Amino acid sequence: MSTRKPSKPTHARLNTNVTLTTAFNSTTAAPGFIDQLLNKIPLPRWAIYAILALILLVFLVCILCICIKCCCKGKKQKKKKKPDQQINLKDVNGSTTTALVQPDVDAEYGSADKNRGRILYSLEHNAQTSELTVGIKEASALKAMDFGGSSDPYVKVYCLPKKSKTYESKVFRKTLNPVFNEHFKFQISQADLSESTLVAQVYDFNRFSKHDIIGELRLQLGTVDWNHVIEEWKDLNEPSKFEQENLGEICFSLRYVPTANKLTIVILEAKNLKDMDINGSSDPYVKAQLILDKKKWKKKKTSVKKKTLNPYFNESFTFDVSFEQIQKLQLVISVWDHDKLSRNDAMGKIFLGCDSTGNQLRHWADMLSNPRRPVAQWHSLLSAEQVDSTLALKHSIRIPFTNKVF
Ligand SMILES: [Ca+2]
Ligand SMILES: [Ca+2]
Repeated sequence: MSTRKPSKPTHARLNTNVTLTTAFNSTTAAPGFIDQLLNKIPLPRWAIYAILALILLVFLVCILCICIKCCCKGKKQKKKKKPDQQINLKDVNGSTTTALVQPDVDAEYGSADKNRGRILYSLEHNAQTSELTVGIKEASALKAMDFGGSSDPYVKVYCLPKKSKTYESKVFRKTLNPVFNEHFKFQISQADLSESTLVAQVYDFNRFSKHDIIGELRLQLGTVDWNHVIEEWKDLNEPSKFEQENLGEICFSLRYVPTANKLTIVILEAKNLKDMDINGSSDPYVKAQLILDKKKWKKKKTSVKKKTLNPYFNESFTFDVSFEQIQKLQLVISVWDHDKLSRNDAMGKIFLGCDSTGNQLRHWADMLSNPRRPVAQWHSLLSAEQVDSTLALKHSIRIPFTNKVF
């Protein structure tokens, strides 16, 4: 306290506020240097202290702000990391492990990635007893569907188009390499084998949510060489978007006469149609529609057959179609259930044309290569949604200008 005295007189004279400076002097014990420095500042002591306190406060607030910002940034980066990982994983799909793919399960669902894993199956057909034995042996490197990089796999097995029986294997908890060793038996005659498809779908069991499909195997049994023992590994594919349930079959004949530009369709019969009404039956009729340049062009309908799942129509439609048109035409055959009181329901659909596939393409090609001759064939009906999405029809919106004659 005595140290302040030598410098005080000059400063006191400058500031005149002697009482205040002495009040500060009595409470602070600053060393001589700081005291001299403070005395040189042409401000009262209380003001200097107030400024210092303010600076300190601002400094502390700044530090606090920086700390908070750092913490938030850390969290944000953690959140951001996921999408980054997803993008990277997609780029290097082939080399990532199933565990790494786990975070973006939803984003990849339905995509054509090849990391769904593999399945070891066996096949055996006994022609005498018409018994098909499907062995589901094991699966490996399955895609992880759960948090924690694992899955709870089980397999569903059935045969199309009948789908009379669907088997399920046991569920294996928390593994990507389950050993099932289960066998499932189906009754399929030798003749029906060529038209049948075996489907084995691997699912991830979840106790509290929908089971996710990991991948599936689809085998056209008509292409299998039954003279050998069949036991092999196959990659699981992405699940087909639309399940080919048994929607029944339809038989019709096609005839094209190029010289007359006439396409004749005879709707013959349908069988094993789906029951759409409460009485366990349906009231089917068939629509034949021509699509040209992705637009609905012409259509004809058969009569309605009441209360039957196996209707017989034998009704014929003839359309004028030029040779140029027939090459880019699509013929859509659909079966509908007539309802008196509500909207008619689509029971099944197929389309034929140069851009169709399988059985339908074969029928269309047979018609074109046999002009003037009617070619009849049976077809398995597909879901209307499936066919519609394949056709991706343009809606024929009428814009006023299109009617104008230029
Ligand atoms: Ca699971
Ligand atoms: Ca009906």
